[in-house]
Amino acid sequence: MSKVAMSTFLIGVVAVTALVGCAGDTPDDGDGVGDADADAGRSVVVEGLDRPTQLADGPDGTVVIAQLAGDEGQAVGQVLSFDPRSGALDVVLEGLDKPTGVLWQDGIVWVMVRRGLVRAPWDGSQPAGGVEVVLDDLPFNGRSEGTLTSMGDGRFLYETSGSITGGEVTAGSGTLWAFDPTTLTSTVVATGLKGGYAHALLRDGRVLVSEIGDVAGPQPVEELNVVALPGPSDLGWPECPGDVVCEGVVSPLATFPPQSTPTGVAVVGDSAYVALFVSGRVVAVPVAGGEPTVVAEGLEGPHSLLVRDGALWLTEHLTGRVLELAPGD
Ligand SMILES: [Ca+2]
Repeated sequence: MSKVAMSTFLIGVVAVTALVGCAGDTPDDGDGVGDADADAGRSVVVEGLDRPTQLADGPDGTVVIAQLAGDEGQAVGQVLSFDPRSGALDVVLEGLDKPTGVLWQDGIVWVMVRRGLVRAPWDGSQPAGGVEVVLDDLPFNGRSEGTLTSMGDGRFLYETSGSITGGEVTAGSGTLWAFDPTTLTSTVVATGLKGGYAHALLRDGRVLVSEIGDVAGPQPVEELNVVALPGPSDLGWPECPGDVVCEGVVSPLATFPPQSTPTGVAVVGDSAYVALFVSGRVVAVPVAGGEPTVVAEGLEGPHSLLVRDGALWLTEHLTGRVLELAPGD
C-alpha cells in the first residue's frame, strides 16, 4: 500500500491523495536527512520510524512514540522509547491495533488503539509488562480514535470520534472525555465533535481541542476550539459544524480550510501550534484570538506536537521522522 493510501486511515478524507502528493520539498525518505530541513529551520531528532502518530514525554527524559509499524488493519502497531542522550530507540509494546495516542504517567504507558484504551506497566526498562484492555468497543468513526493528553492532575483526555446511526449521533460518539485512572471512569468534557483528535491545556486550565470535519457532504472549515472544565460544552457537530454560529454552541477560536486535518496541538507561550496533516503545515494561532500564521510547510503528514524545552517536536507520519521546529525563529 502506498504511503498516500496509508495516510487516509486518520480521517478517511478522499482529497488527501492529491494534497499530500503535492507536499513538497522535503526528502523522500530517511536518507540525506537534514539538508532541506535545515534550510527551513528544522532539525531531525529521530528517523527510521514507520508511520509514527503521537509522541509524549516518557520516564527519565525519554520520549515515547506510537507508530503503526505496518499497514492499517494489520494490528502490528508499536510504542517505542527514544532517549535523546544516547539516541537509543527501543520497542516498549507491540502488536497494537492502530495506535493513534500514547501517554506515560506514574509507571504506566497508556495507548489509544483503534477503538479502545489499553495500558501496561512500564518503568523505562525494556520491554513493558503485559497489555491490559481498559476500555473496549468504544464508539468511533469506523477508522480510529485520536490522541491522549495529560490534564496535569492525574487524569487525561481522549476522544470518541463521531458517527451517525439511524440519522442520529451514535450514543457516546463525537465526545471529548476526561479519564480518571484511579477510578477507571470517564467524564464528558465536550460533545458535538466529528473528530476531536488533538488536545492541549492552556495555562489557565482551559482545554484546546481540534475538530476534523466530516468526510461526506459539504465540507465545513475545520477548527481549533477552547472549552472550559469541567464541561460539558457543545461544539456543534453535526447540526452546527465549522464556523456556523448557533446558540449554546462554542464558536471556534480559529478555523482552517476544509480537510486541513488538525491532528496535533501544543501550546508555547501565548500561541497554540497546530499540525495540519493534509495541508503539510504547522500553524500558530494566538491564544487570545487572531488569524493562524504558517510556521512550517512542505511537511509530509505532520501529525503530533510535543513541547520539549521550549521547542516543538513533531512526528512526520509519512517520512517516519521526529522533527524539531523552533517557533519564532
Ligand atoms: Ca464546532
